[in-house]
Amino acid sequence: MSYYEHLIKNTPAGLLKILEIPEVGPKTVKLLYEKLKIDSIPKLKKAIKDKKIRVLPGMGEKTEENIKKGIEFLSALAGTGSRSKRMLLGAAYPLAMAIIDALKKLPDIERISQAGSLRRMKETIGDIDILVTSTSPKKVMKAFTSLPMVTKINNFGETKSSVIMEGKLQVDLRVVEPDSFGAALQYFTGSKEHNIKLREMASEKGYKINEYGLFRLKDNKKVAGKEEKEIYNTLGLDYMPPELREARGEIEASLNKKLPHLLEQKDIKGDLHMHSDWSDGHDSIEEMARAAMALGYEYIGITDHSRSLKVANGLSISEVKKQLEEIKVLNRRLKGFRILAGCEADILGNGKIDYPDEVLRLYDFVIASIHTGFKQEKEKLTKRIVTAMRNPYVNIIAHPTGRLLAKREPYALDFEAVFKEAMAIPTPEGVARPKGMASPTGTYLELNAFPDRLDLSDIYLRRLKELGLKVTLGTDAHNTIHLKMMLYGVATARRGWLEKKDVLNTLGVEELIKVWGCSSTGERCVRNA
Ligand code: DGT
Ligand code: CA
Ligand code: CA
Ligand code: ZN
Repeated sequence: MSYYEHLIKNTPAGLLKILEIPEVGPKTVKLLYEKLKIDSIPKLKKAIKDKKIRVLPGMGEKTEENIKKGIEFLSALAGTGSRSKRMLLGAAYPLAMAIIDALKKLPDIERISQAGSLRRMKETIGDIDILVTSTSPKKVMKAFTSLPMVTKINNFGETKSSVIMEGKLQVDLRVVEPDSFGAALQYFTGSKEHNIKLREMASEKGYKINEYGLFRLKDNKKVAGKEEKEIYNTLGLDYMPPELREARGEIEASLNKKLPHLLEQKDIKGDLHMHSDWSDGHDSIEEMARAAMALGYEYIGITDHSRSLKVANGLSISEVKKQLEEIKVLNRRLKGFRILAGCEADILGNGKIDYPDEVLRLYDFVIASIHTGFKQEKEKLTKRIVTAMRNPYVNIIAHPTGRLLAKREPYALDFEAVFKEAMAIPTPEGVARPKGMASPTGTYLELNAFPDRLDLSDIYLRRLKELGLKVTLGTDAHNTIHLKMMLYGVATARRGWLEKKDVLNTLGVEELIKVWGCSSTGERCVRNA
């Protein structure tokens, strides 16, 4: 786009570097540039040293300190290479699917699959690994290395080629023998830790395992290799989905026939977190609803931002009432589909919600989340979240750790305390506490499927499940296309060993309403139908 090129040419490159610092947004960059001519990180560092930032309008000592920490965070990331080298799943996955689709069209390809961390659906991807079987490997490699996305060829070989796509991401393609496809897929899917455990187990049972197959030690006879499943089964294990292969107990579970029956995309009946053009979304409520219907959902929850989030065009109280009216009208029009009226309200510094109860009670459900004051101390932040959970109108805490992958660390939160609190709050008299509910006032923790967040992460999800708590899944879509990102949420849930029963929005809308009707407000969800 020539306009883009023009802007890039006329913007000092250092400004974009400064923008990468967590804590520094475009407004601050502008301020620094205009007031102090700061156009590079070294200049910014010097200004911090000379205490020049704190005196700028709207800044202060604390902001200065936070920017300093941000620079340190950024350089620490650069040191490990994680910022420059690892890519978000949400960026790598579509690219890999495009490559696979393109290669599948070749007549010379027999079988093809992604492997590595991408097949395990890890939240960030180091490089993309793809395996194929083919009768003419050379042709396949030619086609692969001349794909339009390829910007550099690192290596061209008949069994392995390696390229850089779109200037940043490495993609490795391996051609393997049909008789070894399963073994290679198992080996290159990893994780390395999973493979090490599997190899140990194989050797205890008198086998050797490598990328060519599973071999009996006593006579070196190949006993499996064509299919992954054969390899696991021969070792006395059930097949295990790639998302589980992280050496977190999956081999033991498989041995004891205790593998979870993992959540699937089709189990999700509705998406509970999205924005429309009433706040900072791009599309209308109706467009969001129709897109969700096309995806096979029964319902959605519209959760636009609340009034204090000015940057996201949060709704004033009078706008809330108009929006609820629009949802009512749409619900009458859309047959066999339900729009739940919700909001994503801000948790203020003291744990209070930024709409009064009279407004909150108008909604079918309320998501509460933290968008400011990330720097509070652990104790204060924990109390803030717990206070919000105890609000009888709050049903969901969105993106509970607040992390932005490769950009912002999770805020300091005592998660065990939040979980324990969620379980320990005594049930108010007369209110039945549904099994697995996070609190008697109906508060669940969210798994936000937006690829920059994937929050809660797999480890926390696993802990939640262990405690018998359920989560809700939402994409945080800001347009209709974003709704498809549910796939990353489902994958993360699977990495956290979650099953259908562990996710609230696998329920149909009537059952869901029943659960939420149990909250102390009783009458919700009927009003906006
Ligand atoms: P990444 O690319 O950093 O996101 O992570 P992976 O898991 O895709 O790792 P990668 O691309 O280095 O290698 C792909 C798979 O190949 C890995 O998951 C397991 C297997 N693998 C690679 N190196 C070794 C190794 O030294 N030992 C074993 N057992 N397996 C390995
Ligand atoms: Ca990889
Ligand atoms: Ca690789
Ligand atoms: Zn949101």
